[in-house]
Amino acid sequence: MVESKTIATQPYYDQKPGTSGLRKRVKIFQQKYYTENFIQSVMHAIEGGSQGATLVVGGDGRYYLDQVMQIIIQFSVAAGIKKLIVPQHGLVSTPAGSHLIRKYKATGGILLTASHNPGGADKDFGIKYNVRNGGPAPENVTNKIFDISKSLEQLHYADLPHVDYSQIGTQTIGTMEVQVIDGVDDYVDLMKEIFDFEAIRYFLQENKDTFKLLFDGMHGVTGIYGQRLFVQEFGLAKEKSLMRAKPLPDFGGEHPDPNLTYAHELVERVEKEQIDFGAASDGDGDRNMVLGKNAFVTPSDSVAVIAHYAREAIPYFRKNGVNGLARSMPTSRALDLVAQKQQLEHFEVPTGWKFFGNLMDAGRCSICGEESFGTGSDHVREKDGVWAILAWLSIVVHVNKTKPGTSIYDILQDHYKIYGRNFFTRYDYEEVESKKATELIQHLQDLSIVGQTFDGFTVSDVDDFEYRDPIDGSVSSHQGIRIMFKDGSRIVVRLSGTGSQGATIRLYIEKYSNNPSEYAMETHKALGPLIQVALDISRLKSFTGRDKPTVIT
Ligand code: VG1
Ligand code: CO
Repeated sequence: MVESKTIATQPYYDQKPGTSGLRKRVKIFQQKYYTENFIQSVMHAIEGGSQGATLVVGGDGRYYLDQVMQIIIQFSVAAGIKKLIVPQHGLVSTPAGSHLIRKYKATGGILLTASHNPGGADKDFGIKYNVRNGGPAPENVTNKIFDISKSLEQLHYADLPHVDYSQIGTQTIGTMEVQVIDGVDDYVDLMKEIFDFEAIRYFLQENKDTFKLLFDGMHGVTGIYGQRLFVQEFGLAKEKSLMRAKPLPDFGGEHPDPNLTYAHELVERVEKEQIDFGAASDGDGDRNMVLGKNAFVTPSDSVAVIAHYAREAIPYFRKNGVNGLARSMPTSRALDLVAQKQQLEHFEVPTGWKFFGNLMDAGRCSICGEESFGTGSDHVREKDGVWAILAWLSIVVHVNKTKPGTSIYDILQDHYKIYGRNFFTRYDYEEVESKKATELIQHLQDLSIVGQTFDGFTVSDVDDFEYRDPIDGSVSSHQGIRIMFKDGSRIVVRLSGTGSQGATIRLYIEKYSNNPSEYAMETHKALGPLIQVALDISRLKSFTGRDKPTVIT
């Protein structure tokens, strides 16, 4: 018989989940009852109640995972949860977790990750709650968690010895079952339903000596999937085709963030070793980066190219069709052009994957993406780094059937020839003093510059993006300032909802060109004048004192 205890606690007032869960420094989570309070609030907020519920629980392997796993187990027993499904060692990528929730018809899931934020004793931890459809909890649920947390007075938990989840099998704790499963099997089965594994394997084997592939797990969770897919399924040599594939609690001391800045080791190897297909994923496996010889696929282009080829190159879409496309607001409009050409419905939603879920559940969106290295489809309700990498690999395999030797560079150039090119960049200013960041946004909200011309760019409209969900009618306002120009160019400024220290300002710049002589141009050259206009209009330097961004993508 397992007994539950009830003890008194005091609320914290800062447990509002951001763009994607509650992300804070580990030190914050280690405060007395801080994590316990949040988990208790999640238990109270479970739709339909916690009694008899089934939850999927796991994370990206970062520092503090086991301590929080134990708390979840103790609180779940007391909350009357019927079953916890735990991937072996607690390791699961965010998209694979989304799949498990859907496949096992769980009530929801708790994913322990701060995504691409660094891990370690003085770095970040995160707790994210996902709902029945496998997607991140929508705002009404995260608001409920936050409200409960602000008036929480009691904690209910079972005092248990340490629970081990390193072996596959089922354990019973009081009235609750803990089922430890192989964390990779289900996900790989799903990928096999979506992609033509035979064709990929055949291509990689046929071109063994000429086509080089390198996957960078960044010491995040995707190493376990990379090993299974690239080595076991596709038969590539481990030493040559995988790097940083072992999940580590501190990600080897680096940012597990797949972009040109933080994945520089991969970028350098692709260049030096003339690798045809380089790919990386973030800590929790929902982001991706794809690059090749002389070619870096921007995430905004990535989703557009995938949408262009989906029905030809990917069996899942051949079978199910493509119902609609969607992108987050700051993402470039390359995807809209594909939607127009294919006569598909398309949507512009606020930043954060949770906004795609309703559209997907309603069968109105099949493929979607964010400029922040997030690409995915309705096979799960999270963005999916490994899926995106397999989608690109499928496209390479597909075009090489009719045009052998077609590279990633060629695929991009061919795309621009059809649609034109949307040049895009993002500047991040991290750890800015919150007050200064708010003042900057205030300044932008108050701008009245419509009709004015800056270095040849005439402002056609300025607004603060607001989204009305076409399915449930919910409204999300103040999602970012958009400055639109007559020639279709855009500047967007918003504050990050995932940072754990101070404020992060994101500045997004986009310019469209349908002049073929510009298609091979270097991005920052093409955008140079508009970037200057953005800095001038926003007065970013005078508000923040920053000369340069922390990260440029
Ligand atoms: C960032 C990205 C956003 C993404 C979010 C979560 O949010 O801009 O596109 O959905 O991270 O991604 P923000 O609010 O900091 O701009 V992940 O891989 O960190 O779950
Ligand atoms: Co992530």
